[in-house]
Amino acid sequence: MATQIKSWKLLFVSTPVGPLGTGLGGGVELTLHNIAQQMLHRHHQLQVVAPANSTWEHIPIVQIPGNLQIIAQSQKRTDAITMPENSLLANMWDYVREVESEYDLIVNFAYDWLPFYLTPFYQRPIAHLVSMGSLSNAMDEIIAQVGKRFPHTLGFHSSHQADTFPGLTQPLHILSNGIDVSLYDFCPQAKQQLAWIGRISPEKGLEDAVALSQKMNIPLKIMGKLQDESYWQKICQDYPQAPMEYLGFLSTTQMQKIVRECRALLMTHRWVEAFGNVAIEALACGVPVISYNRGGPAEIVRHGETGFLVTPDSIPGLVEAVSRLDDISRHGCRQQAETEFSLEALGDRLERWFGKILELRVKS
Ligand code: HBI
Repeated sequence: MATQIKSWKLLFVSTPVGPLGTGLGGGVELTLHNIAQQMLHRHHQLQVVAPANSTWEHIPIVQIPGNLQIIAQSQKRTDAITMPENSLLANMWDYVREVESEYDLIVNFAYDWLPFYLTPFYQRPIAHLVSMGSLSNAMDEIIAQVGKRFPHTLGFHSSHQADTFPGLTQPLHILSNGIDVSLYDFCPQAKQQLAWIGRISPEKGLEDAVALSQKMNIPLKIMGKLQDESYWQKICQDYPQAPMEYLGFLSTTQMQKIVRECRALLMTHRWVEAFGNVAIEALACGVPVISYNRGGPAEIVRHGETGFLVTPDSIPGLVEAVSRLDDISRHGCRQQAETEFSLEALGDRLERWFGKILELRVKS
């Protein structure tokens, strides 16, 4: 008989790179929101420690002032850890120290050195949701230390992401991710067009999708934040004949209206995506995913069933996959999103992870 899960008192601590509701927090903001919603739905008590000027409704937030942390992707691998004066990150964890005795479990969503370093100084257990792959030596070191000293407290989105960190020891918790599938409308019949969604930045490899679009003369709908202007300009110069259209950074509702009518979503990333939320968003619309066999998407796409996994950086591989799209069932894509990537499925995975940490803590 499964142990009856009592109502836990949970304290979630946000990423310090931007107020919640501004989109600055990127993928982890959506993840935090979905997990918070699920835990409340399951009658746990919850408080989110967030940067001042966060604008979430329905979820209880404590707003903490201070200067934002700079984003880890902008740092070099050997860079030292930096902290601004009046650090929002330090202020958030100072607040946690004051209130921790009122909670059963603390959950850290920041990809930053401080919360990992501070873990042994707190009385309550801390679960760390690691939101990106390995980016710096200092983070690799502190994450491995916490994993060794506090088994079961590290959570990742995919095994490919976890594998980028040296020195990690089992047990690791692979959480995958989840979306509110009801926000995406299934579309059985596609137009003759493809989709590409993501930050327009070199690590996302947009140029390969554009090269395919020009080679096969198939329209490409591009959506996402234009992060690197010179990179985008170079793509436009290199592929003047490509039938591509840049639609900007769209809301979920607007984005899914475009994606659902596409024959497939292309994922041409150069780096190890931790997960690839856009892949499950496409599947929820019934849209097959053609992705380089690299990072999180390699654990999402069922090759030949809900899309194709292609030799990384191979444009001929992309062409071959597009020519086989009629083998894929669009209903099968929607089905996978509903069973594997629903908020319910995510909530189950998170409850199992939290329960394991709390069970151990009670024992020790
Ligand atoms: N950088 N320093 C730092 N801390 C974070 O929590 C962080 C980040 N960069 C990006 C990020 N979080 C989120 O966008 C993740 O979803 C990737």
